[in-house]
Amino acid sequence: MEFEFNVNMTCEHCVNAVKEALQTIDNISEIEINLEKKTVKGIVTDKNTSADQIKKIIEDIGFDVT
Ligand SMILES: [Cu+2]
Repeated sequence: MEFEFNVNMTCEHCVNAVKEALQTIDNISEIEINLEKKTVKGIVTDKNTSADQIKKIIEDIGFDVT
């Protein structure tokens, strides 16, 4: 499953925080974070992981995810 969200990141610290949070997810790859466009993309091959779960992981560290 491919996911793409808009996340209100403002600096490299935000990018790293989001990246670290995403890396805790099993079977995630191709994480691509663009600070200028405020986009977060990736691929999760684990069928039990939903886009909503990924969204929540990012929200839980304090970001708005749309
Ligand atoms: Cu920041």
